[in-house]
Parts: sequence; C-alpha cells; structure tokens
Amino acid sequence: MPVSAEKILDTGATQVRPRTVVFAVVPGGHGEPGEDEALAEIKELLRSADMEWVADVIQHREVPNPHSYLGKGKMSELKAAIAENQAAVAVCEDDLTPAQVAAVLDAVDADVLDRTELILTVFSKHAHSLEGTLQVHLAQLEYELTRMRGKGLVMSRLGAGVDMRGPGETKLEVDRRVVRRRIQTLRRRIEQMARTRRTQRARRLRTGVPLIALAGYTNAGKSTLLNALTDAHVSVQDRLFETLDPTSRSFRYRDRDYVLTDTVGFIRKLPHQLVDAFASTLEETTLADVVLVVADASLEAPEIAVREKTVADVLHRIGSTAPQIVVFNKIDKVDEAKLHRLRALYPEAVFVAAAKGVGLDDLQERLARFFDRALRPVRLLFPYTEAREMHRLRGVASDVHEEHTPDGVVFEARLPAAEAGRYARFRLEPELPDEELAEEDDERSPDEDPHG
Ligand SMILES: Nc1nc2c(ncn2[C@@H]2O[C@H](COP(=O)(O)OP(=O)(O)OP(=O)(O)O)[C@@H](O)[C@H]2O)c(=O)[nH]1
Ligand SMILES: [Mg+2]
Repeated sequence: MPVSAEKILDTGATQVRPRTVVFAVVPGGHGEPGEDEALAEIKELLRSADMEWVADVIQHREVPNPHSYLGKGKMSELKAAIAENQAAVAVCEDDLTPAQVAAVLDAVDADVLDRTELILTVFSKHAHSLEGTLQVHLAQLEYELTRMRGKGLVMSRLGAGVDMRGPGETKLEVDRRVVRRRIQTLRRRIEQMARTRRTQRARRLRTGVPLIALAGYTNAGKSTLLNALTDAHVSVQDRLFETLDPTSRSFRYRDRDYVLTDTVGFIRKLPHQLVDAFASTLEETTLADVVLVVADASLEAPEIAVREKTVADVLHRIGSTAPQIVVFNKIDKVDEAKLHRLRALYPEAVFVAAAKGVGLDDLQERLARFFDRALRPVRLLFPYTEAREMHRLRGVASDVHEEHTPDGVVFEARLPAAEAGRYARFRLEPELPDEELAEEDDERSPDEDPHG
C-alpha cells in the first residue's frame, strides 16, 4: 500500500520537506523531446507539494515493466539512490498499478507515490474552502478505491478496530464497502454546496450579464488576469494548482458589465477522479458565454502546443462548447522575434502581460466586440400594460436604456438573437436595415457566436 497523501501532508506540516527521488520510464533514447518537460513538470509538482527533489532514476525503454514498472537493474539503482540521498519518498512520473506499487515498495526502503497521488497531494495542500477540501477528499477516496484490488491491499485506517464484516465478507470487501459509503456521503455534501452556487449563478444569468470563464494550464496566469481586470484579490503564486475554488467578479467596460470567473487549472494526465470530483466547480466554465483560454507565451513552442492540446482535451471532457478566445500571457518574458512568430502562428489570439497590465485594453476591446456581435441591438416600445414582458426583458437584455414616453416605455438594449425574435412585435425600428443585419451575420466568424 503506498503511503497516503495525508501522511505526506503530515510530514509537510512539521516543516520537514520530504527528500524525494523521482523515477520514470521514458520511451526512446536520451534527450527525446518531451522527456525534459515531463521531468520538469514532476519537479514543479514536488515543489508545489513542499517536497524536496534530490535525484532522478530514468529508464529508457518503450513501455514500463508490467509487474514492477522498472526493470531489475534500474530498481537496484533506485534503491541505491534512495539510500545514498537519505530519501524518504520515491515518486513515479507515471501512474502505477497496485502490483507495480507493491513491487517497488518491496524493493526499496521508502514510501512510494505515483503521479496521481502527487497531484492529489498538491491539491490537498492548496484546498482552503470546505467545498474544495471535500472535493479533494472525494478524489482521493475514488483513487484509493481503484487501488483496493487483490489480496493484501487493505485500508487499515478505515473501520479500524470494528468488525463490520457481513456474512461471508472478506476484509477487502468490507474496506471497499466503507470507502464507497464515504464516497456517497461526500458526493451528497458536495452536491448540496453546488446547489447554493447554482442559485447564485442563476441570479447572474437572469440579469443577462455576459459570462466569461478563464481556463488554461495551471500557472499560466489566470488568477493574475482576474485580479488585473477586476477588483478581485485572489491568491497568485508561482506554483501549480494555487487556485482550486472558483471566484467570479464583474468588471465594467464601455458601459457594459461582464462577469469573469477563475477556476482550477489543468495539467497533462489530469486524474479523471479530480475532474469528476471538481465537476460542480468546472460547471462555471461550461456555462460561460465565452472561454478565455490563457496560455503562457514564455514557454517553448512544442510545450505551448502540448499544453494547448491538454487544455482542449479537458475542456472537451467537461463538455464545454462555448467559443474560445486564446490569450497569450507573460509576453513581458518574450523577445520581439518570438512574439512575432507567435502572432503569426496564432493570428486570432490576444497578447497580454497580466502582471504588468499590458494588453488589457486589447483584451477588453476584443470581448466587447465579441458580445457586440453576439447581441443584437434592438429598439422596442412596450405599452404600459405590458409590465410583465418589460420585467422579463430587463432580465435577459444587456446595455439597457429606458425612456418613458406617452405611448409606453422605449427600450434600447442588446439581446441574444433568440430573445430578439421573441420581442419582434414590440420592435420600434431596427437599428440597422435588415440587409445590413444579414451582412453582419455573414461576417460573423463561426467560432465567435455564443448564441447560435
Ligand atoms: N512575468 C510574468 N509573470 C506572470 C504574469 N502573469 C502571471 N505571472 C506569474 O505567473 C505565476 C502564476 O500566476 P497565477 O495567476 O497564480 O496563475 P494561475 O493560472 O492562476 O495558476 P493556478 O491557479 O495555479 O492554476 C505567478 O508567479 C505570477 O506572478 C505576467 O504577465 N508576466
Ligand atoms: Mg490561479
């Protein structure tokens, strides 16, 4: 049984950073592309988990050994590296099967964590709210459940001292039952909390304020961008998964309010248990009118591409269908030539340095244009008898101006296309002649219309 994330946490709490050896199987020969990044990332995760990296043991082969992950020789090297460096933990760059964990534990004198457990450890260190803590705990239990297979892999911490065995149940079956029950309870509590947030969100949706979600790889600068555009003061740190709880704040630009939401970041091989456990948090992203995909411009081009794909995959996995605007951040760390190349490669992207306040006007202008296109300008006249329709309109329209006249209330506002149809009978005169509206429709690029 690998050491639980909580045990590592305890060690961290006493301010001792556990000395850690990283081991990995990397396909191909030395210096393959991707190897450096994968190892650099695992070290970033270690740093974010308050663990101290002391050595690497890398095996170059196409696939890991199915039984022991490392081959015999490399396993001895790992054992030696642990002894030599007085390491307390061995962290695998990959996920391990229960059998592989058992084999490594057998061979070395240290605790063993795999990639998912390391990510879960980082998450548990950074969870501050009750909801975040419960979500991380849920993901941990879900992962442990997948590990509770086969003889000997029992959860001694659960149900300790109490014989809860039903007729014919083995210790393992009991343990699984206990974990499943705790998972159910956690799910229920998280769902209750999600309901509260949904009510708040429904209120926002009713007011018709454009919703913008920040998404992207962890540490890209999403929270920095939120702070720069709004009066939020969320925590910004140069470490992975600093943000776990969603924060929504509004900002005003050219007479219109926008709501911007910052949520948890993504990483390659993001454990699906975390995606599931954070489903209600990630809902914030799926319900937005537009997603700002924040990317770190200061990385090398191949790494930018890998992260772009990772983020696209996760967004797809959580069912986000909203149009996206790519925002390259940290351009203050990039020289002119590279910036030029990036602009050529990503002609649709916006380039900013959120920490320096650079490019924020461009971004706001881009968002304003996006919502200008998505929302139809209308001029409507409501007889005073239509109080209910007027009330409803105020809920769904943006940029509303009202004027009381002898004939009724004249509204100038912007509406989603579907809503504009509903109010056709109140239409006073179109802002634009119909042909022009049709032309505007043609110009609209397909990835930039949140309402149809
Ligand atoms: N040089 C530079 N650094 C930046 C910029 N924006 C953010 N950073 C730094 O990048 C690091 C990560 O920033 P965050 O805003 O916490 O990133 P995040 O995407 O919210 O990360 P997580 O919440 O951990 O997923 C911090 O050290 C920031 O100071 C920028 O424009 N330029
Ligand atoms: Mg953040």
